Amino acid sequence: MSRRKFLKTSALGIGGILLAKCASGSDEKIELEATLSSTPLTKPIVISTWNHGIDANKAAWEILEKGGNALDAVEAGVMVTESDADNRSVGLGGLPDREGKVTLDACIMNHENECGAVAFLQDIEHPISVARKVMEDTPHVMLVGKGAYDFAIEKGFEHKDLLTPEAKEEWLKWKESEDQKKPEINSENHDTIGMLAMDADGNISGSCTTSGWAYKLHGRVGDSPIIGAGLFVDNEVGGACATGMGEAVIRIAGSATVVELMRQGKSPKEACKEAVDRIIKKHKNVEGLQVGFLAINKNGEVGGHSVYAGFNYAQKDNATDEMKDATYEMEW
Ligand code: SD4
Repeated sequence: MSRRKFLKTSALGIGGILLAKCASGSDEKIELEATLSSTPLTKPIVISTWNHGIDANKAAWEILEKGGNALDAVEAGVMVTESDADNRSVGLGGLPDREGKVTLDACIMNHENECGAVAFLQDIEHPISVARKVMEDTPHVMLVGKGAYDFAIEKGFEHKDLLTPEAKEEWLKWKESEDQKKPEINSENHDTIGMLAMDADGNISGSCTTSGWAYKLHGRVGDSPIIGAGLFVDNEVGGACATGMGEAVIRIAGSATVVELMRQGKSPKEACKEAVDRIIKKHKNVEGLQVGFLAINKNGEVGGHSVYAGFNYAQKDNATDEMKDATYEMEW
């Protein structure tokens, strides 16, 4: 049997494996497209991390259901969370660093592997939109700190103090407490939003935005603005995003790893699990080290997996609008 024929006949049953085999050649790409059109696709679809994903997905869905593109959807979606003053981990109302400064990390990536990011950005409500401007209006991928802020102001974004009275009060309490000697990361202070969407054309984009690890050292940047760590999209394969302790995610190039595992034929859930297993293997002590990955493939299949129980994600498509619990390795 020729390789071409083999790919065709095996396509219906093992689409994932086919993805792996097809990633390299143009001849094979034709076969991949044939496979995708013969397997049931869920599109458009949007998924995002944690409970705040429900509202964020709603905004993304408004764009997707009208035939809008995934990039616009993932930007509009996470902007809802960035403006939510009750959310302590993203944008306005996010918990500050040890010095009381709210510093933001975000990135965005489209179906053409174009991407933009900002890190250690202060006083701008929508870092995701600044990241998009970096992608679209500059030859760069990432701007940080004052440079990112100046760029944002130049592009018309407004200066805004993001430290709400409630977040300030929590920070002041923390400063007085014993906890400040051990700024351990935990599930409460970790709920970055990562979002992945596939539009009606089957194109995938992703976004990720956070105020990062509460009470972090001033200047600390996590995985969320790092393409390949907090987010990665390869439109031939799928997309992935991460939440949890960014340092651990960066160490294994987490989201890129998940996408590469899907390319090799793993389902989204299997790929997320293998990345989590790798994190566990690479750390001598994973006590309290929460990381969750969320992924989607080109068929619109979705999966998530985390180190500890508790990670969940919101999914919206034509048939679904609900929270789903990710699978996990350990109980707390
Ligand atoms: C970080 N990964 O800054 C982010 C935080 C996070 O859910 O994901 N919180 O390390």
